[in-house]
Amino acid sequence: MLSTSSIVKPLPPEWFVDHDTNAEMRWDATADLGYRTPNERFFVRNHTATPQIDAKTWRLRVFGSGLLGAPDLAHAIEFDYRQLRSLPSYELEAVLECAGNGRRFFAGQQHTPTEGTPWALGAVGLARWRGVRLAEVLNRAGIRDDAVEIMPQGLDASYVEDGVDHGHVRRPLPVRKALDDTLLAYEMNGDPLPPDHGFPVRLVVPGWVGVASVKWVGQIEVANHPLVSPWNSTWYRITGPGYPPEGSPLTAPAVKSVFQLAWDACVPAGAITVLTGRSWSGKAPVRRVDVSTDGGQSWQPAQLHGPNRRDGWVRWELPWRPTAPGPHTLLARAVDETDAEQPDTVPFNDGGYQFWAVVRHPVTVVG
Ligand SMILES: Nc1nc2c(c(=O)[nH]1)N[C@H]1C(S)=C(S)[C@@H](COP(=O)(O)O)O[C@H]1N2
Ligand SMILES: [Mo]
Repeated sequence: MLSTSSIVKPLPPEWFVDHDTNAEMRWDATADLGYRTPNERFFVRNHTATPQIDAKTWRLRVFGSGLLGAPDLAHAIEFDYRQLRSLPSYELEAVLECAGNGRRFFAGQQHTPTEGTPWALGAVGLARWRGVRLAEVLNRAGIRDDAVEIMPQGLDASYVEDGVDHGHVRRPLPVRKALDDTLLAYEMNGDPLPPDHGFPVRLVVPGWVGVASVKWVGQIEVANHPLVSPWNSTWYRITGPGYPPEGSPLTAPAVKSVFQLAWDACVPAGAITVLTGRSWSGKAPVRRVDVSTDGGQSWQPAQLHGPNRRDGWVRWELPWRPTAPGPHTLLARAVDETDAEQPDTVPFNDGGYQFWAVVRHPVTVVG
């Protein structure tokens, strides 16, 4: 088991890479998995630690200037767990991806390291989520027509960095998105949310970076004016040379691809190896995936199979029969239905977010 104690579930090293309070899913251990990511395999991104919350005493408090009567937190509209469970339920499948997924390649591939968790490509998963539409709850709480933003806040400990207490994890979300397809989820892949993934209730914001999907939600502010938190003003926005000084808060993850293969894997010469992988985009289904087995000199279309929907990912494969022993570089490049295509390099940004360039995956062909 890994050493981190901020996560409750077991983290066998054959399934996870330890990143302090976070755990990355190992893509090379996923060959036997179906379309969805099982709960016990799902990556965990914790700013502090998984809290233990009793569903019996848990309450969701909805308040703010964007509600009829503008109640403050002390006069919030409250929902308990049983009430939420008795409201009409709704199910959706969605990829959840950390905005920093791929960050290690800013260093490894572009020689411009950044601070932050050095994820390879395993800070992503796909689950079926069930819960109540946030719209249902906001309507019951009396949301006004002039509400513009909501801010969900987690019940995990305050986030302290270099002696500065930034308060609880919270991030504004436009009312437009909150009323569209945002879910207050209490189930993940048919089971109650596991503690690490937000028990008893979390937000799921399909097509947005993972930080929008606040776990262990305890309160939601609804405001008739824009809201600010460090999670949209300092972090999770794109800043750096070549970007406007004010930056822009991250919303949809860009198109990416991954091989379900170990880094530096050994592949036999003269035999067929079926290369498998997945591609996804926060904006649209994936149109095509091309694979190169010779460092990018030539490309072949991979065969896509199974579901391929917006907010999901698509599985693909390509049989490969290498002949020459020695080091090889595999590349997979996806293009989505909006014509967004993975580039060879991405411009640097300070936070190391959104590494969506084609990743160069080294393997060794053995004779
Ligand atoms: N309350 C709370 N919500 C949170 C976080 C957190 O640390 N605390 N991390 C966010 C980030 S950065 C990501 S990527 C996702 C990760 O969700 P998971 O741990 O279920 O995979 O949760 C988001 N919601
Ligand atoms: Mo994240």
